[in-house]
Amino acid sequence: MASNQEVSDDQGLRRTLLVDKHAAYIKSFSRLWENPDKLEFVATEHFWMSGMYWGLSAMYLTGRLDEMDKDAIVSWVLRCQHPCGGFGGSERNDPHMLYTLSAVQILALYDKVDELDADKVASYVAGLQQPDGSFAGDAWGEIDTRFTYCALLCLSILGRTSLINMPAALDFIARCKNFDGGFGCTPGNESHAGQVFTCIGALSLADALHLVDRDLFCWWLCERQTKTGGLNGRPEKLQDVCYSWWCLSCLSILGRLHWIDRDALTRFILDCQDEEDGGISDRPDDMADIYHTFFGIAGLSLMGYPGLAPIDPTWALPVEVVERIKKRTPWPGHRLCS
Ligand code: GRG
Ligand code: ZN
Repeated sequence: MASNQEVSDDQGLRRTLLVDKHAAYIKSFSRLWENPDKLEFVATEHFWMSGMYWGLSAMYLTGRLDEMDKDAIVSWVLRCQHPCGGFGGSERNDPHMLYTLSAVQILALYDKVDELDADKVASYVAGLQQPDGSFAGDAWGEIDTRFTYCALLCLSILGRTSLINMPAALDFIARCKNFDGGFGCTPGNESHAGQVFTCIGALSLADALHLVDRDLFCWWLCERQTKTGGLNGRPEKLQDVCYSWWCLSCLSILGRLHWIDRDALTRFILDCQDEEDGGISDRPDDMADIYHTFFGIAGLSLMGYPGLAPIDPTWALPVEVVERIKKRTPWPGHRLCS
């Protein structure tokens, strides 16, 4: 179990990851549904499934997963499934690709994927693929490379990537590539660090990283670091803790993690902690939230912060969990395509 871990920077200052505080903060998020009258309940209910995945993953990385109520969480996840096989962000929300992936990731964290009818979930996900290879987020048809990544990861966890047209999926990602080596959400859209993660993650899952202009793209990625040490998501924008994950995961997948100043980024993330109530915010002195808490800790894990379990940059799950999945599922699943 990680306790409050200290690192010293080159000026001899000591900053600490406040693991106990963050664990308390995450537990309070996971108990939100006990308080339907609270503003946070109403404001966050539609994305609880992802919030739960972020919180549980952060607890896993800090060695605290056992402190969460596994049985209650697993049965709640299963109650959020719809007859079509997809999952909603909560029991009262419609099914969506984003929350279907989060649900499957939570079950993977708990080694409970077998509780699912994998064929049913996989057919919901595969059914959202479009003739041009892209994926819609739900029945309403929004297209985004986020959903391509979600589909490939979900099907990889379930061992069912053979259900989709992989060459068409890869062709769609290739059409989202820009002159700077990055990727946008659909063809012709600006490169953005969040979207580049989804494209690099999907290409990595499909064993198709040869489609990346590695040096050009990693140059764009390392230019995301600002004077503060934090990373932004595109030129001229503000640094934000979550880009520690969106950018670093790509650099890690492409073997270029050392192209940024990791000490400066570590300091930036640690400066974004709420020292009283726990949690991590986007920038120093902003309000903490569960999303930045996870992505801050995940970024630190990628940089080998002491006491944290390693996270897999492609699967966005602890390395241990990914190893367990790969042992059980036919892998690499996409080779079963033709
Ligand atoms: C399992 C890790 C994991 C991901 C699932 C949902 C998803 C797949 C990926 C989301 C990728 C993404 C688009 C992230 C970016 C989120 C973000 C910070 C958007 C803010 O955009 P702007 O334009 O912010 O408001 P900037 O920083 O450009 O001003
Ligand atoms: Zn952010």
